[in-house]
Amino acid sequence: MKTIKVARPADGVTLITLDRPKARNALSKALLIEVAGALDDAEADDAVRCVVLTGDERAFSAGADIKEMPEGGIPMWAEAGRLKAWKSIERFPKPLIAAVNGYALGGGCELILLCDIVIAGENARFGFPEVKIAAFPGDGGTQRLPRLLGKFRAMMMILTGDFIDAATAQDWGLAVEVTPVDQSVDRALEIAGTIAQNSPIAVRMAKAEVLMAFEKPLDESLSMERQMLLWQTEDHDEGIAAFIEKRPPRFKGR
Ligand code: CO8
Repeated sequence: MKTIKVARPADGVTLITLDRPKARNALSKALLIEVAGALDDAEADDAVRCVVLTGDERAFSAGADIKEMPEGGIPMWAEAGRLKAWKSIERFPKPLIAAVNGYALGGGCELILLCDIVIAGENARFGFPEVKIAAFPGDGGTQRLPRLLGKFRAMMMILTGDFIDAATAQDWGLAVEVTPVDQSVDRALEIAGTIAQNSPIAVRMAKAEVLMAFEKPLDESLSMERQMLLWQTEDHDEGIAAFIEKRPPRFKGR
C-alpha cells in the first residue's frame, strides 16, 4: 500500500504528501523509500523545478516508526535501505519546501532539516523526543540542528525532548513563515511557483552553494562560488537578453 501521494498541482511543481495519517505519518522504511523514489523521479524530470513536502493537519511526521524499531540486531539507523533513502533525500538538488502542520518530531524534524524552506501552520509543533525512548536523533539531527539554531537552542530541544510551537520555530529560524493551518501548503506552493519561474540551473547552483555554507570552510566555499561560472550558462545569456529587451525570459535549464 502506498504511503505517500504525489501530485503536480502547478506547472513545474511536485507536491509530495506523506500519507500514513493513522500513524501520524511516522517514517516507516517503506515511506522513506517512497519519498526518496518520488524525489529521484522529480530530479530526473526536467519539467519539475521545485518540490513541496507536506503531511496532514495533525502531523507532518511523528518521526521514525517506533513500531519498526528492533529490540536487537542491526540498529534502525544503520539499516541499508533506510540509509540509502536518507542519502537520496539529502542529495536532492532541486529546491525542497516543507509545509508543516501538527507534529514534526524526531526523524520528522530531521526530514525538515533537509528541506530548503519551511512554512509552518499555526498548530505546528517541532521536537526531538528521542531521549524519552532512550535514543537520540540518528538521522542528522544532532549535527544539523546546532548548525541551524546554535548550540544552546539545539541542546534545549534535544536534551529535554520538549516541543516548540510554530511562533518559537519562526523566532528561532526553523520556519521562515507561519500561516493559518489550512494555508501552509498553498503558501509553500506559491513560493514553489515563484522559484519555478527562475532559471533551473541557476536555482540548482544557488542551492548547492548555500548548502556549502554549512559544510565547508569559508575560503573553500567562496572559491567554489567563484568557480561556478554561472555567466557561461545559456540561461544567463537569456536572462540578460530578456532584461534588455524588456520581455519575460525563456529559461531552458542549460
Ligand atoms: N511511530 C509509530 N507509530 C506512531 C508514532 C511513531 N513515531 N507516533 C505516533 N504513532 C501512532 C501511535 O502509536 C498511534 O497508533 P495506534 O492508534 O495504533 O495506537 C497513532 O499513531 C496515533 O498516535 P497518538 O494516539 O499518540 O496520537 P496523538 O495525536 O495523541 O499524539 C504524538 C501524537 C505526540 C505524535 C504521539 O503519538 C507521540 O509522542 N509519538 C511518538 C513521537 C516520537 O517519539 N518520535 C520520535 C521517534 S524516534 C526518531 O524519530 C529517531 C530515532 C533515531 C534513532 C533510533 C535508534 C534506536
